[in-house]
Amino acid sequence: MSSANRQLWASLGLDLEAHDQLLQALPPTYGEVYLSQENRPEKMEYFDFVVAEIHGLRIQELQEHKARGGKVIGTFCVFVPEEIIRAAGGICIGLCSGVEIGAAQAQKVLPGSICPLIKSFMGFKLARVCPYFESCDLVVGETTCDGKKKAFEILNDYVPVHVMEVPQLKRGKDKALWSSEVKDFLTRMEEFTGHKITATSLRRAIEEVNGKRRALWRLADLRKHNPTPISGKDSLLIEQIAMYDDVGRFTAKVEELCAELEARVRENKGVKGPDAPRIIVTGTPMAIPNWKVPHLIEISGAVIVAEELCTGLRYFENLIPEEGGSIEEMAEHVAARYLKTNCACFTPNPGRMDRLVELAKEYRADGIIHCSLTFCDPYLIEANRVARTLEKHDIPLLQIETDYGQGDTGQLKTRIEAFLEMVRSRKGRV
Ligand code: BJ8
Repeated sequence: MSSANRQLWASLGLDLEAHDQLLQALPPTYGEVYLSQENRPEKMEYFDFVVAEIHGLRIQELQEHKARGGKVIGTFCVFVPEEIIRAAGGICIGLCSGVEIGAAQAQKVLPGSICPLIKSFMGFKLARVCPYFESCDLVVGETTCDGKKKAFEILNDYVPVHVMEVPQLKRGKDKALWSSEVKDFLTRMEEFTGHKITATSLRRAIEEVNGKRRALWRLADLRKHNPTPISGKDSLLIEQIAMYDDVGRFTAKVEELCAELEARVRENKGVKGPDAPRIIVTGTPMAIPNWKVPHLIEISGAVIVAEELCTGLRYFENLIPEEGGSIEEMAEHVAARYLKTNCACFTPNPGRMDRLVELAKEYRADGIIHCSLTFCDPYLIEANRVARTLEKHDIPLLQIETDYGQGDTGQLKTRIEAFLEMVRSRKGRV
């Protein structure tokens, strides 16, 4: 990394020594997991570049935005409406929390038995190793799960936090509560950024973010082909980068990649052969650089064709109508779109069950792997409903519970291989 970058990080108050250790931990993982893949689309080059520059170029862009008086808003959940942040002239950054960093510091303020994602974001903040976190003027939290909702109280000691109340059911009164939360958030963003949101700025933001979601959808659609033209790991990486890259540039790069993938589909060129088991992954989000389970699945000979995850389909599958007239009307559309998200924090959560069955058909999946982080009650418990639904539809399921450590890699690989063996023999029977 250049000395200009080191100056940049120092100016953000990063602990440079701890940050060096973090960067040293990343590149070999990326090389091993990503760059060693065969048959990658050429247009993945841009996304490799983004990872290589993960704490460089984009951070520089954020600082330039701040120097012009703009605000950077951090989020941890796909419930936080990016459109409203953009309409107020802000930049929305999905903070990653996909690696165990600063665990010792995090454990000074949190119990040890807590979800690794929560421990990770607290560790990142307390250890001062994430230039994205240190660039944030405000973090937006939500009341999705108990762990996050209580951790945000503590995080507020270190960075200003605005919490949105996400309901736990989807009845009429819950929808009304969520709409009012979205409208309050709009007002808070106007106050915080000093920018009045207008019907024009909100409509433009809706169009831009819809554009990003459409591009991701085009990519997802291409993966329905057999052989599928891109690996699940590459697709996941793109879905992770979607959370923090510049919206216009990212959208254009995904569209370029899709054009290449369409040519591959015409030539029947796949990333794996047509007999590779087709797997859907579902469960808790997989934030950068958490690629452990997808890597194990794909080095075991399968190909992941879809992610029913918040770093996946849940992030981009619903659009917001672009023809809303007043701010009030558009805010209602924004609220309605976000409330369609099938997070396990809802009880019951039938939308997720229905979607999994539909996805298995649409993507001609041979099996589903449910992957949950340890101590994540909503997903670990909801795995029971998923298992019941998939059994009814005769869709093979493997359930995994894991964290960000590498200690269980061997055991997970054995279980995944056994599952894929079973799936292959079923394929042979059909
Ligand atoms: S909409 S999935 S991004 S809340 S893994 S912190 S649930 S204990 S991340 Fe999520 Fe929004 Fe839902 Fe999606 Fe809690 Fe579970 Fe940890 Fe989690």
